[in-house]
Amino acid sequence: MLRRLRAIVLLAGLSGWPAAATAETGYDLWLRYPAVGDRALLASYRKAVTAIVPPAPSATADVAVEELKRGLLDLLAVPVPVVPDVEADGRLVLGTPRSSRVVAGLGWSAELDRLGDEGYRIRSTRVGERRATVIASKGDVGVLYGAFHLLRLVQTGQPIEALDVAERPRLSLRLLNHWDNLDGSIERGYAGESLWRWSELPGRVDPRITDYARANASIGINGSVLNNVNASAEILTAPYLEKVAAIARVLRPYGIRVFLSANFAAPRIIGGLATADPLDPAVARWWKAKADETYRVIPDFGGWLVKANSEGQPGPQDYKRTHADGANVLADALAPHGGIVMYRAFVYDASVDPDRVKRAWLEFVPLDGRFRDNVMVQVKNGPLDFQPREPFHPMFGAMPKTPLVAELQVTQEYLGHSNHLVYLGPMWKEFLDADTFAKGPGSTVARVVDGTVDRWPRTGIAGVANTGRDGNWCGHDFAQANWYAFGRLAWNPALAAERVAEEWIRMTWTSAPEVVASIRSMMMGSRESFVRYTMPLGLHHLIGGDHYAVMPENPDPRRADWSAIYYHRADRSAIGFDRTAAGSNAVGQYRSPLREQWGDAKTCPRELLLWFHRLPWELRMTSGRTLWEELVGEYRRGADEARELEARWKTLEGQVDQERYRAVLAKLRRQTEDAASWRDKCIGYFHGVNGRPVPEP
Ligand code: BDP
Repeated sequence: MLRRLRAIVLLAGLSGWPAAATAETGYDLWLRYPAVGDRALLASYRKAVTAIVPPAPSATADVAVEELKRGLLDLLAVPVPVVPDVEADGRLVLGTPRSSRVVAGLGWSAELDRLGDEGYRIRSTRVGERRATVIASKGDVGVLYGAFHLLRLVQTGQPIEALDVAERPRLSLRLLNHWDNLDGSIERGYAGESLWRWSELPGRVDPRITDYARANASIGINGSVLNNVNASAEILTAPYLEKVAAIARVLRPYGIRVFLSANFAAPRIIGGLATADPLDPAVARWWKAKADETYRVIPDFGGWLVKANSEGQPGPQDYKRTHADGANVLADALAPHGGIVMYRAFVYDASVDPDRVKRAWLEFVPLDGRFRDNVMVQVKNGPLDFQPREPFHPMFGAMPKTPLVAELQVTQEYLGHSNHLVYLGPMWKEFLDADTFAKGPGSTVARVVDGTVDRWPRTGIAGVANTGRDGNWCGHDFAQANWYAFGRLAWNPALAAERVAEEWIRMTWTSAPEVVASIRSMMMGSRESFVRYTMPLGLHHLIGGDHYAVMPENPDPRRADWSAIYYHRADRSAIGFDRTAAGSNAVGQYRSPLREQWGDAKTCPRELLLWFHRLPWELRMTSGRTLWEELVGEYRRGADEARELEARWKTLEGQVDQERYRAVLAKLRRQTEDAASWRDKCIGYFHGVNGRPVPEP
């Protein structure tokens, strides 16, 4: 419907309307498939691909063929028919050695085996006398991923006549975690209600879920945890499992398996047992029966994600058992079916250590080696909680016997919700490229997570989703880039954030080189700007209850570690959290040489200074300015940069469609204002605390 509207307006464009009148809602994400504008490229594409030779039908093969037909029709502005055989030049052959006679005849099986079911090869080759492009994989899903790869090449204006591509995902589980509640609300969701529409399921499945699946498959996401980690036990009841099964049926052809968050007390809450003690045989039997029931309705069910003994959620410690006991009882239930438990390490029991950021390491590292084979421990990128900047979580590289799933947050809980343009690619790269030194230099987080450092049977990464029922899915048109970048980096953590941004811009906005360059530079600097105007120099958690509002004075009476003052510790003489050996020694959870480097204010990177150190306001920085002057300078610069983002966007008017241009402009206006209030509030507050004159701008 939306697509048709666009086609009509496009026609109107031909009859004299300006091109910018094209009605864009953002719904099509990076799968807009606008007609290729460059004539020479268009001619080369039309020559390279004249028709599709499909594989034997299967649900996944069919969606691959459909996507190519649809995408190529729009991109090449000619229908690309489906034909049975390579009887002329320019055929696009798809399939596996089992589903395609042509692929079977190429002798690629060994290579395809090496690339696995999700990997693929795309090659310009000859089939008999004819020129052909072949997308081949060992598995149907790999063929689908290859189809999206080819479309991406065309969408981003790459040549396709001499292709030799071999791709394989670096991580086996690439998951979105939806924090969706059963009442339709989304915890930390800023883009409307839940996509799942639980009350309509299983009778009606919103067709939008198919588009959700397409978007995910296009970036290689292969699993979705459908419900909030603060889980209602009800999701595990029979009626809900039927609803989940209905969603699973839609996602399955796209290579996406469903997972559920399980409430640890479910045996009690919905099972009628007196206890949820993981060592109680009746509890173990209950989980087994629940797993059996789940697999009866969802045969390819992925497994359970568990938040236990965290922020009031029930867990094994309620019965004086360990996290390993808790994870293992669930793992034993899932094991016969091939399911896994992702057990979250986001725990911060105040009795464990006075410094919140140390607690997860203290609870989990001693349990290394005590989890079943099908347990993965899911760890947030940083040790606190998705702050604009944190050092990597010290558990990465510290649990050689336990596969860890890295958890990133795509939804911008602490990064401006869906109001601020903040491209998270550079932040995730900073995390993935960080060296843990677990097995000497070069043991980056990416190499820990992908199982290179410690040979793990399975690997994974999860992103807390930013999707909702808003027309453009993510609330902010630029927040789509974070969904996109998460998928691309999950597929290959070695990709550069800049390259991912560029792909996304070309697919989502335009291919005009100057516009691409402008938008790219806006995106690339946006995260650092956000850090500057909110929490520079390693400050963190200067927020109020909704995690949006600036609130450095926040004294949260409920818990000290939910306040802001617990973290910045500013007084008349100094600011920052002493996490050196003289303080909480959180730095001691990192390996050498990090603990020495970060533990010394002289060698600690400026970006993490106040994370690890408590320092006098008058400290001389390398810039020659005092710490106080430096801090004020950061806030001012950040706010200026936010204003510049708005100004730069204004130069693009008329070069992108008017609807999205205006929508983004309105958001950028707000960002400018918010950044100015962050600056004013923080400078004013710290000035009030330290009593020092505010330096002249
Ligand atoms: C925090 C969120 C909270 C989540 C929690 C978690 O504020 O809503 O439930 O993380 O990850 O960031 O469990």
